[in-house]
Amino acid sequence: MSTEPLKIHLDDRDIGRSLRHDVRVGLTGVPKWLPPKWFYDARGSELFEEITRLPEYYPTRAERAVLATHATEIAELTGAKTLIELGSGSSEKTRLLLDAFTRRRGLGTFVPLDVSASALAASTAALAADYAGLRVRGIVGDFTRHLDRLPAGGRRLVIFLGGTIGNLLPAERAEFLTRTRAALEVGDWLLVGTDLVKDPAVIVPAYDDEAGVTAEFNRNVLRVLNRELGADFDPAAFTHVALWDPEQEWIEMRLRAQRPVRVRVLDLDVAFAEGEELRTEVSAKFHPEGIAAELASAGLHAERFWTDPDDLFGVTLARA
Ligand code: AVJ
Repeated sequence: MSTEPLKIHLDDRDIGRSLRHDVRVGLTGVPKWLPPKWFYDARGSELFEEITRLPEYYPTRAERAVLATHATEIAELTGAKTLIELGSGSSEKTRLLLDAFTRRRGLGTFVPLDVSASALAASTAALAADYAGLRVRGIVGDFTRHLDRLPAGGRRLVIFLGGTIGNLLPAERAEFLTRTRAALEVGDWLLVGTDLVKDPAVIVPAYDDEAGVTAEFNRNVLRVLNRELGADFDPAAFTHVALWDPEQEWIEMRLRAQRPVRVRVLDLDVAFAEGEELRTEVSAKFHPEGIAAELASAGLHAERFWTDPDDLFGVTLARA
C-alpha cells in the first residue's frame, strides 16, 4: 500500500471565500438560490449516506448494479493505468471498479478528487490499506475548477459517478465536459453516471422520502451557513420541497419559509416573505440520446451505454 500526502488546491480560505461569494449572490438573487455543494459538511455527508440507503432513493443501488455487472468490461476496454475519480466522497462504488482492475492488473494509481479534505484523508487511507500495490494520490479540489491539475499521461480513466453531473445547469455542464475533454488526451476515457428521465411518481419520492431524511439534508445547508458565516437561520422555519420540472426534466429542491423570516448573514439583511422559496439543488435527469449528444459536443465519443435491469440509471463510457 502507499498513500501520498494530499495535494491541496483548495484550502479553508478559498472555501470560505467561495461560500461567502455564493451566499451573497444567491441570497440577493430573485428567486433566491444556493449551490448544492454546500450541503456536504460532516453532517450533510452522513445524511447523504443515509439517503443512499433509503427505499425510495434508487440511484445509488441502480448505479451499483450497473457497475457490478460491467466493471470487468470497463477495466478491459479502457486498460487504464490511472483511475481518476471526480467528487469521490466515500469511494464506495469505486471499489467495484478497483476490484476489476486489480484482477486484470495494470492499474497503478488511483486519484480521488474531492472538496472535502477530511473525507479524502479517510477514504485514501482505507483504500491504500485494502489495495496492496496501488498508489493513492488524493487531490483536494473542486471538479468545476481544478480539472487542469490532474496527473498527466499513462492511459487514464476519469469517473464521475452518482449522477452528480445533474447538479450542474446545462451551460455549466457543457463547460464542465469541455474542460474534462481538454484535460484528457486522445485515447483517455470518461465514465459518467446519469439518472434517467422516468415517471415522476418514481423520481419525486427519491427526493421526498417518508422518513424525512432528505428534508433534514436540505435544511442542513442552513446550519452550514449558521456555523460558517454566523448566520441566524431557524431551520425549523423552512419546509422541504421537491418539485419535478417537466420542461427542464430536473428535480428542484427548495426550502420554503413557513412564515415571514428575516436573516442576518455577512453584511446582508435577507427577508423571506411567507411561502417564499430558496432553491438549494437542481438534479437533472437524462435521456440516453441526450447524454451522447452532450458528450459529442464536447469532443467525447460515447462507446458504451449501460443501464440497470429496471432502466432507472445510465452509465456511459466515452473516449476522448
Ligand atoms: C449526490 C448529487 C447525485 O442529486 O440525487 C440526494 C444529491 N439530493 N438527495 C442527487 C441528493 C437529494 C444527489 N447527488
